[in-house]
Amino acid sequence: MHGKFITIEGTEGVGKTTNIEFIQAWLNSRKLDFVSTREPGGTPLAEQIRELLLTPRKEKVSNSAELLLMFAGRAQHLDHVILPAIQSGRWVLCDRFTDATYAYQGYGRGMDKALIAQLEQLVQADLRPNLTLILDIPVEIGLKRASQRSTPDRFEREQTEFFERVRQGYLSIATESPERCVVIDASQPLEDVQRDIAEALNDFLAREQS
Ligand code: T5A
Repeated sequence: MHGKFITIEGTEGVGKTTNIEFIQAWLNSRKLDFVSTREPGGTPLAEQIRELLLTPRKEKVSNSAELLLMFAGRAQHLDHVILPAIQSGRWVLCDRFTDATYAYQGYGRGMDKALIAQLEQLVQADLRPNLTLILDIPVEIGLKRASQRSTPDRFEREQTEFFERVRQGYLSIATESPERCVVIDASQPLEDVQRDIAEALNDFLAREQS
């Protein structure tokens, strides 16, 4: 089987980092060779761009600058990590990808989705994830979890309404792409979340092998 591209998405503190370890263990248990990476970030240059994007600053970051920095990091990440891995038959597991841009910059900031689609085409051509797990949680629970873990970054300082729009954005994306996206109720106890993730992964693998 050729390498597959799996992404994991969701609003702040939804449990992506926690569950990536679980997905890594699942991939290992199936003896699937994979690369685990993240966005923004994933290469030294793209990690510097991540730092620029997440550091709280007095200067207001313009929506266009934020959007272009997301795609600048993504272009670098695709060329140096994601595409070489997929082309050599490895799987890629990525913590956030372009759905985050639609959710945060599109639905959250209100940027034109047609413009985002143009940048997506420029940077990715036809590449899209094969499977996207969208962890869904009420915004206030996620923010509480995130605040217990670390000091808020530039995005985590946004108002609750911003994250409500982001959450609804993710749910709209899932409705528009049901063949690719699986929504997981991340407000459940961790073992139930992971049971649902395993089911989604097993279904995906069975489909790919049939
Ligand atoms: N961004 C990103 C954009 O705006 N556009 C883009 O195109 C891209 C790619 C950084 C920011 O960049 C923005 C979105 C983000 O704001 P990030 O670092 O991936 O991206 O985002 P965060 O959501 O901040 O990631 P976190 O690592 O902070 O959150 P996680 O990974 O979702 O949550 P996690 O696993 O650290 O869990 C948080 C806490 O909850 C507990 C964990 O133990 C941890 O303490 N927890 C649970 N507790 C109870 N029950 C469960 N089921 C639990 N699951 C986890």
